Amino acid sequence: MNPIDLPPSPVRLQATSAPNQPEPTAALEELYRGFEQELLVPLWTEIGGLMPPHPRSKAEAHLWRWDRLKQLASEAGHIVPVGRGGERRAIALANPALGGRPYATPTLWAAIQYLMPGEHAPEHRHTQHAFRFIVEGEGVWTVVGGDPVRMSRGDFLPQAGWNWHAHHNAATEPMAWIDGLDIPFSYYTESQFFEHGRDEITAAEQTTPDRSRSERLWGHPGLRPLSQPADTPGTPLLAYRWEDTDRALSDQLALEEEGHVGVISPGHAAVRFTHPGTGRDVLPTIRCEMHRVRAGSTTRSWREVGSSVYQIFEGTGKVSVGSKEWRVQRGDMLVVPSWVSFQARCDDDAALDLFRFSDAPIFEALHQHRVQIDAE
Ligand code: GTQ
Ligand code: FE2
Repeated sequence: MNPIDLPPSPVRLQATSAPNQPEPTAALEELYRGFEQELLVPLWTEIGGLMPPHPRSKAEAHLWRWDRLKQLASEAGHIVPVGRGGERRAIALANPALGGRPYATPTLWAAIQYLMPGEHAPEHRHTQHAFRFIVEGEGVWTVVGGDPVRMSRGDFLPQAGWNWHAHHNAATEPMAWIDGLDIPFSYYTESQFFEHGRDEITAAEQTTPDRSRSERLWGHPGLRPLSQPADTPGTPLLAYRWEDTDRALSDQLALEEEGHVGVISPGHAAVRFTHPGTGRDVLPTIRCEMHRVRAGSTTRSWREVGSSVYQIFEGTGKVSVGSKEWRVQRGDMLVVPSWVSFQARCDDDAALDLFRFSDAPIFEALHQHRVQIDAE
């Protein structure tokens, strides 16, 4: 059974003497048997679970250690071929409270993907929106719509749904990276399409340019090419490079030190990856951000509607999610369920950098998004 789906059980109603429930009489029992026969469920037995005062996530806060993820991915690299059928050597984080399904949160897929030297992952496309983020290594190019895009440490590569894409490792070392997709959301809402592409990409597509065509067209700050439509649903810029993200964050913290406005709370700088034509989120369903916490600083504690996944990019520190707290280091990944508080502290002498993705655009589009900063 798929535990995130509704169990295939018939209606079972129990007359009980619980508070706020009708008197358990023979007449009530008979009424409930009638409901069962006609597949009817009254609101009064369900209200607490269906309409709680605030989100109560089924997902749990959980941490996955990068050394274990990488080790197991490397073992898979030696044992499991990559090709048609399985499509990708991607291994998903399974939230411990979502019944063994490959879902990091109720809406988000998060996986480590691994390619051996010279390997190709075949071309396909799907309506699920996706991105890649690289915590270490280089050597793989992802080919999106025929445009080869380099992947190196700190780079963020969004890829909106229905774009053809393949990956190839042009280096002599294996490479690992993380993928984020809205697979659980698409699955649950029964809205997904998938197609295979060509088995082999062309020699031109297997080249390894430093800059992709998309970066040459769209990667100039504040400058939009007039040959292109501006309001595509996902970003046309296929790579956001680490040197730009890093400079944006260090400039914010420097501005703070110089006494100017620059940060969202003392010692906590953050940027959101945005669509260069619209300024909105890079993907319709997934928000992506990079956060930097200065040495010795602590973020505010806050909670919001929707779930997030974080990966520690650099540094060490402490992260608390609800009642759980972990010491974290490079590559570790963790889940923050809906309406559970999050706080990070950098107790090292260098900054703590955190990559974050969430499903916030879904809730913003539906006017269901709320953020609450906890009292200090
Ligand atoms: O690289 O195309 O982790 O299609 C899951 C589904 C990666 C990919 C995943 C995918 C991909
Ligand atoms: Fe894919």
